[in-house]
Amino acid sequence: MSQFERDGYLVLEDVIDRGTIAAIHAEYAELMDKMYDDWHAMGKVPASSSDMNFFDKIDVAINAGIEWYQPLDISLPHSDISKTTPMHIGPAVFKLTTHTNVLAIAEAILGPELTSNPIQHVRIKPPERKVAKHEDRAHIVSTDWHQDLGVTMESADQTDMVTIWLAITDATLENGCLQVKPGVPSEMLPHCTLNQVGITEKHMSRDGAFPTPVRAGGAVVFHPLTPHASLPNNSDEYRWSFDLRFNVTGQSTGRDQFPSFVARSSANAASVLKDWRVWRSMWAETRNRLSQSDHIPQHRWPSDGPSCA
Ligand SMILES: O=C(O)CCC(=O)C(=O)O
Ligand SMILES: [Fe+2]
Repeated sequence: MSQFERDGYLVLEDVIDRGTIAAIHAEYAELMDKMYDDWHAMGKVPASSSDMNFFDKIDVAINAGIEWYQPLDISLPHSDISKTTPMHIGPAVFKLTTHTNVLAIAEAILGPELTSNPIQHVRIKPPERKVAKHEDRAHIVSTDWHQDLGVTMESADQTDMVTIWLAITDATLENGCLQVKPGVPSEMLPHCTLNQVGITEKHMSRDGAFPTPVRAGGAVVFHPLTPHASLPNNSDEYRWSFDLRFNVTGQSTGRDQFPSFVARSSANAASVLKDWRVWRSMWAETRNRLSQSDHIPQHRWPSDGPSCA
């Protein structure tokens, strides 16, 4: 049995090269510059100065009560999707998602027919002391204990899937690295939707859990049944990561209303998506369609009942 099959997770340093990380920084800096200029044009923030970096601009947005996160995310939100809901699907993110080392990890676990699963997020976590008290999104503050299968619909229960979490900044004990409870439980534990989807202590003891710090460019890889969470960001720095998922092509992604694409294939090389613009159009079409449809749930957990005890 491999270490991954036994423990349900792996921590890998040096997966992503510096160039790929630098391209992510540059793409997000450009995006934030535009966002900030728009906020300024609307009179919401003071003019920027040349010494303000990406994170300084988020600081200002937080203080001004501006929704800064969704325009940076690489997915649509859980609800209230409109024709203009912002999101970010760009070339540097596509390069990260299809990075040969990332796909090699996924291939080692799932085999060569890989679909990029649309359950994917950027997490940009400010020092928690800076964040509004009511903010509870797991993309911005600490993440509750959960299994990733718990954030899919039932259609993915038989899907072979893996999560590859990539550190863009160092993830440390102070700034909110992940924590893991090693092992692959034989089934899904009951989750409850409180502020986030999570497993209460009654349904999973935290004994045996430990943190998994990793340097920028490193990865934490999870089986969909391995429980994990994050620590809070108690540092003075931002903690930045992307979590990507892959599944065996042809199986349900567990969020089938969102677009997926073939990221690697030995059976049908022509099916592999190479152009990030096509990816962006798939998301734009999805947004259009969902803005006109009734709400489609993204997971299956109630906010009361036995799983919340
Ligand atoms: O980055 C985090 O805080 C949580 C990430 C996570 O739960 C995941 O990647 O599946
Ligand atoms: Fe997760």
